[in-house]
Amino acid sequence: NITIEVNNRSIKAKKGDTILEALRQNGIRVPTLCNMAHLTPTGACRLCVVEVEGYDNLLTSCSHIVEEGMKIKTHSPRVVRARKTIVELLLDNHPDDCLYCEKNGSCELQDLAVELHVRERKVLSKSFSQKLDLSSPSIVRDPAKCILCGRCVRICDEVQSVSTFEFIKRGCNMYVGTTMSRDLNFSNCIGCGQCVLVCPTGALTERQNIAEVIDAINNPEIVTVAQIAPSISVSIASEFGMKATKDINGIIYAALRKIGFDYVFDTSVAADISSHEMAQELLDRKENGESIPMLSSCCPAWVKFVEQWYPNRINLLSAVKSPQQIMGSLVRNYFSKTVGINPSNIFSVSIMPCLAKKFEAQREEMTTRGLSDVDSVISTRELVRLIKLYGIDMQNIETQHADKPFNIRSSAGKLFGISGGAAEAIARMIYFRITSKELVDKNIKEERIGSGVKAFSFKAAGHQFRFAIVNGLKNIHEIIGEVLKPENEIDFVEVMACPGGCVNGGGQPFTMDEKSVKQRAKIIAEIDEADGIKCAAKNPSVHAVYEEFLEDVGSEKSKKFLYTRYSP
Ligand code: HC0
Ligand code: SF4
Repeated sequence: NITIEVNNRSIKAKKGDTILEALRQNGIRVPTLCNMAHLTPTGACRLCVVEVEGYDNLLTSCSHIVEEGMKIKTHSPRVVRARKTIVELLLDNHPDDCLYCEKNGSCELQDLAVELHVRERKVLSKSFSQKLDLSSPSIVRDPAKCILCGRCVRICDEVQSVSTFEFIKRGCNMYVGTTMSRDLNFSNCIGCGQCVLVCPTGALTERQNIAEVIDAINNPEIVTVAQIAPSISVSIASEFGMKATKDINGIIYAALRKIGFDYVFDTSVAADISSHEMAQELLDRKENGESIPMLSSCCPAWVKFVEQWYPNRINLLSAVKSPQQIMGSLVRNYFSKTVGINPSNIFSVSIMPCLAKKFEAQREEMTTRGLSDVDSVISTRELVRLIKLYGIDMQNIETQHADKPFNIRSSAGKLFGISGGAAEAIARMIYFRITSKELVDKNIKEERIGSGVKAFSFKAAGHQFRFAIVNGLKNIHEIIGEVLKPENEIDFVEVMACPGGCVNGGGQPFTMDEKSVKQRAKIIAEIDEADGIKCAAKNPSVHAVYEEFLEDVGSEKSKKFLYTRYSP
């Protein structure tokens, strides 16, 4: 540790940290529009400047390392004036339709204008002719609102290794564009939405599907059904003034019914069904010695990534549909019969932390008998908006349960919401099938493969299984060689595109604080810890679905309704 002086106060800082990190560690906030945790700083926005004794120029705190005895001023008149000038210049080049902007209320540029008391426009130096890109089912891009912070360029390149965006031209002509100037839907974008999460303004937002959902709710001829993804209930309590650590599953069911949904289901139950089917698929592949390792296919951004970068490995993807699609298909083809509704009169809404799920639901592979499994996908943020729109008081509402037959889940189904959760759920399922016992921690050996990929192995009646877990797509390029090497004997690879898994999906409430993402994951782990049904094999709801409809795991019916085929 070293000692530095900040605003005439002596504080401790870690050697090697940037000034910005040291300030944050000590609870001192300076603004930034370009900085992102874990990525190398660029100093592009210059808002984090501070005054350091001995230096003539202001220093960008994100890119300078602390030194013993440094004397720093974070809010001197000179610093504040510099920041205000930057924000004024940004606003001179920015449309001022804030009232109608999707990001109104959560825009970092707007917040800075308030903080620095920018109260008039100096000059309007640009006409905003760039065209709005509405081509993608997941993301809306409004280049006029781009402030060149570069966060999208970097997250897409350095974390996802997709590189959809790049800086084009130089100097005052510079702008962020897509490779070959393609509209997003025709670019290499996989729809993960990580760029939307980090965009400080309204330049990147999600494609909204709320309007069609409200139309369906208002239509008396239509039966509306909602499913909620495993990670939703642990992500939104703070949006309604409750403790961020609260799991509000039961409150969400009650709210959805108040809004007017006729039936509400838990996607985690479909995750349990997918555990049954994927476990069987893996055992079959292993027995036949074909298409090993099996690659998970529940993350649609990852599936698209495989299609684009590893087309000759598509055969390795699990053919079992994602839980979202399984639930959609079962609602349409099984549940509809049990309640005597014409399947085409059902409007099936899925509430997901993910923007790629909007794309997945529209895929041709995701239809059964000419009907889409899922009609509309809304994000966690859209759910929050919907609940507020209907004026529901989330703090004063009785919790409710999901509807039968998709009401009881195992905690393994809930685990799907975090990176490694699906692998764990399938491992528990396989172990139970082979040994009729539950897989407990002491039977699991944690491992690392090659360049540090998380993996684990377990033995069941003499058979060895080894699973690898990857999140953040950059990592998959680095380890795919290792994972595919036969001598590493990997049977299954779980890949989630978003760092940390669905808890950090592109549709989740905005936060630049990685602690909140960790907290969401922690709540899911605690739910699992406390739950009585920890394995999908013990889920009575799932048993009933097999007895009444699917007949058996891997049956003809399962194949017809729950499986698909991706092709290059
Ligand atoms: Fe996920 Fe899913 S776990 S992808 O992250 O598998 O979106 O939460 O709903 O489908 O179950 C997202 C979350 C899901 C699906 C499930 C899987
Ligand atoms: Fe890149 Fe994902 Fe954004 Fe597409 S959605 S541009 S892949 S970060």
